[in-house]
Amino acid sequence: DPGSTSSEGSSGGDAISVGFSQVGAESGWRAANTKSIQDTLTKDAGFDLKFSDAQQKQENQIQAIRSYIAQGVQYIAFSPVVETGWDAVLQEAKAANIPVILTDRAVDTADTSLYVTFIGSDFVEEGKRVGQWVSDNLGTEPINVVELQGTTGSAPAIDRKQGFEDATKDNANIKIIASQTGDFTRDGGKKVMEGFLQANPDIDVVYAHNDDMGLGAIEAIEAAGKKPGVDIKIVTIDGVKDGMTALADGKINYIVECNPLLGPDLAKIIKTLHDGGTVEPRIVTQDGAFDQEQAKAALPDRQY
Ligand code: GYE
Repeated sequence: DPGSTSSEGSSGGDAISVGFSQVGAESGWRAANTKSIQDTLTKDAGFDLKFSDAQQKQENQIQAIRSYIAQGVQYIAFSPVVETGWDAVLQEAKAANIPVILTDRAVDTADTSLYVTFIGSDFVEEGKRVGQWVSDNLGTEPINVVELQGTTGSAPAIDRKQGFEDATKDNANIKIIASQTGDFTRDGGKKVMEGFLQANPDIDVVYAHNDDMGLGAIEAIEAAGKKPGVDIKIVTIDGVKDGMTALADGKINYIVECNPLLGPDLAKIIKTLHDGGTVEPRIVTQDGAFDQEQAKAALPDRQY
C-alpha cells in the first residue's frame, strides 16, 4: 500500500509484529526490564508489540507463545522462566517460520536451531564476581554463609549458585550452611531468611541471588534485632534502585550489576533480522559492580 501515509514507524512500512512473553513481575529488575522493552518496541519505532506476563509459570508462557504463533506474529521473544521443557513449543514456532529471540534467560536444549540468538548477562560470571568479593573481603576469617536462591530451575538461579561455589570452593574459611529458594521476590527472601535466622544462631553473610531477596532479608534481620550490613553482611546481584539505595545506606555490602535494559538491543536484533541481516547466536550484556562508596557515587544517575 505505497500510497498510504502511516503514523506508525519511521520506515513507512507496516509495523513489525512481535510477541513478547515475560516471566512475571517478581522483582525490581523485572519491572525495569519490562519498561525497557515496552518503551523501545513502540509504534513510533515501527513495532506492534504484544506483551504478556506469565506470573512465573511455564505453562502460561507456553500458552502465550502458542497464541502468538496462532496470531501469526513475525517475531517471538521471551525470557524463559525455567531452563528446560521448551523444545515442543519452540519446534512449533520453527515450523511456523517465526524466529525466536531469547532475552535475559537461556533455555537448555540440544537443538540450538530453535532460537536465533540469546541476549543477556553471563550469570555464572555474576556469581563468581560476588564469590570472589566475599572470599577477598570477608573470607579472611571463618564465615557461615546462607544463600537465597532464585526461582528453582531458572538459568540465573542455577548459574549464580554455580559461579559463587566455583569462586569460593578453595577458601576453607567459607562455609555455605543453608541454601533455599526465595523465588526472586522480596517476600520470599524475607520468609526464607526468617527460617534461616531461627535455625542458625551464627550467620555471618547472606548471598542473595537478587536485590529483592536481599531487601527481604534486611527486613528479617532487623526484625530479629540485628544490623544488616554490619552484624550480618549481605551481598546481592542486580543493582536496581532499591538495592543500590540499601547499599549506599550500609545495609548491603556489595552488589554485582545485572543490566535489565535489554529493549534497545532487542529492537536492534529484530530490525537487523527484518532487513535480512544476521546476528550473533550469543550476545552478552556487560555488567558493573558496586561497593558502598561506589553506590553513593552512582545512585544519582541510575536509570532504574
Ligand atoms: O536477576 C531477578 C529477576 O533473570 C536476570 O530475574 C533475571 C533475574 C533477576 O527476577 O531480579
